[in-house]
Amino acid sequence: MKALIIVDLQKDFLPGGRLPVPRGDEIVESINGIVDKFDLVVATQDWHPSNHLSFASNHPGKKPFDKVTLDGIEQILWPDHCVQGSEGAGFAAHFDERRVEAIFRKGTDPGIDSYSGFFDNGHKKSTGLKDYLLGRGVKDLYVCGLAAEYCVLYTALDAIELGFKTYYIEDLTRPIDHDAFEQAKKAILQRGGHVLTASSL
Ligand code: VGL
Ligand code: ZN
Repeated sequence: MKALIIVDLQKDFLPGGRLPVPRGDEIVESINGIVDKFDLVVATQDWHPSNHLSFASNHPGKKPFDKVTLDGIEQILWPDHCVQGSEGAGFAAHFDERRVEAIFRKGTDPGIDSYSGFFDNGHKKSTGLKDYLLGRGVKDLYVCGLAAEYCVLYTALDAIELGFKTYYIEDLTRPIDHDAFEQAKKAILQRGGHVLTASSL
């Protein structure tokens, strides 16, 4: 059983959004083009309350990309993004959602961020994604979406740790920072995951 997880393909992460990933718009049509190669397609959605502590606006005197410590975990402060129910939290306009069977929302607890689709950054609370995938008999998991070195990376790393055979589709993601993208791919390979391009699917 082969599943695709499409991570955070949301307006706020596209050029023109609140936390734009450069060239993030380029992957939308290509993702639409591969969904039929999978037995199951799921998506994650970053879904923050407006008082979320990953927002610089909720830390007086701080600005986006400053760092703070939240509950003992280093946190990069972001511009407000993917606020629950806002336009920017919606999926990319041209994203074809028809094959998406389930959507897992994350980052809903105001006190902790959640890059991975499986757990918050403290690994305290599960989104239910793991049990859903196991319940559907998934063994092979392919990961794509935005952003390459944050939510796609952490989703892939958790998938590896949970025992899924994990594939990071490197041309169906885009990074915020290019060097961090290279490090992300190394981290996935080091932990036993795989990095491939859509052409080899
Ligand atoms: C993401 C930063 C903050 C992501 C989400 O989807 O990669 N990055 N929230
Ligand atoms: Zn976020």
